[in-house]
Amino acid sequence: MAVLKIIEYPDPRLRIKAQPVTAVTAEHRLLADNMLETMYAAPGIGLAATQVDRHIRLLVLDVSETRDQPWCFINPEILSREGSDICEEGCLSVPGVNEPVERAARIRVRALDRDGKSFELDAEGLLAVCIQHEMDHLEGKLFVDYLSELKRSRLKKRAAKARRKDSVESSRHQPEAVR
Ligand code: GNR
Ligand code: NI
Repeated sequence: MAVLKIIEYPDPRLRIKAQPVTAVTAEHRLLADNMLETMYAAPGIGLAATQVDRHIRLLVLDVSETRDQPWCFINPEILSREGSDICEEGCLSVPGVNEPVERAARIRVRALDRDGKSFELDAEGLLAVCIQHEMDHLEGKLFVDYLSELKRSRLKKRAAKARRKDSVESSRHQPEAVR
C-alpha cells in the first residue's frame, strides 16, 4: 500500500468532473486501499479520488471513532434527501480552514462496493455530511464554494501566502549550491 499525494486548493485539477467506473477491477481495489491508507495517515474521515488526481467516481471514508470501519463507494448516487443541518467542515485539500456548511441531514445512497456489488445505505449525522462532501469533490466542487465571496477571497490569499512561505522554507533547507 502507499500514501498518495493530496492535491490542494486552488489547484485546477480539483475542478475536474470525475467519470463513472465502467467495471470494478483489481486496479480500483488497489486505488481504494491506497486512498484509505492516505486518508488514515492524513488523518481524515474521507477521501475522493479527485483529491489524489484520479478523476473517477470512487471515494472512501471511515467516520468511526475506532478508525476501523472503512467504506468504499463507487459510482455513488443520492436517491433521496431529507431535512438540513449545519456542520463545521474541513477538507484535506484546503488545509487549515474550518467553516460551517449546510447540507441535507439524511440521505439515501446507492453505490457499488469494492467488489462491484450494488448496495444502498441510509445515512445521517457525520456519515451523511462526509458522503455529500466527497460526492461534491467528484463534481469538482469544494466546501469553500458554499462560503461567501469575501471569506473565499481571504482563504485564497491565505493559501497563496502559505505556499510562498513553504517554498522559501524548503529552499532554505537545500544545500547552497542547488538553491
Ligand atoms: O477529514 C475530513 N473531515 C471532515 C470534517 C467535516 C466535514 C467533512 C470532512 S471530510 C475531510 C476529508 C476530506 O477532505 N475529504 O474530502
Ligand atoms: Ni474534502
